[in-house]
Amino acid sequence: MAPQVGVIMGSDSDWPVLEAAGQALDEFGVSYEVGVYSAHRTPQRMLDYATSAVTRGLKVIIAGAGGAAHLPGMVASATPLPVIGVPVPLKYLDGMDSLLSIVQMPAGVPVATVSVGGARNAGLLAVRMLAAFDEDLRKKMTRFQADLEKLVLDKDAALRS
Ligand code: RP5
Repeated sequence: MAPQVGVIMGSDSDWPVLEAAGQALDEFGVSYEVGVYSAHRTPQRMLDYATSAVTRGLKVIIAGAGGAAHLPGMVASATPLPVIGVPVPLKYLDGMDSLLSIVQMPAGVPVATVSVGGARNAGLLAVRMLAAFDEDLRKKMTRFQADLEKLVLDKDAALRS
């Protein structure tokens, strides 16, 4: 089956952050592909990926990058698919540079930006996007949310006892 989600990043050094997106997708049984596509070092390869994403069957793209993090925005400019941006924190500036590079998109070209290092939420957001058109996936997400609530209530009970 063709992957439904593309998990891409500007460098293989981003993978330790981005792999949490893959783990979330795994938990829900959503198929995905992974790859390195640098906006600055391999611009044509990035554009080829973005412009062929629809015909290859992708439904959502998760794009992570750090520093001058132009990958999510550039990919969003070259595909009609929803793009979720993950700001990757680097050595300096605590990821603020990555966050601002991704979140401050011009009107007309949206990128759904998660928190700095928030790759797990990117994976969960991609699941929710797909779940809007997939009842089984929606039921899984509802169960996931109920489990999350139970976890908090159990911790609260433990604290009080
Ligand atoms: C960005 O430059 C990448 O997304 C990465 O976060 C950062 C550093 O890349 P490397 O020098 O580690 O390859 O484009």
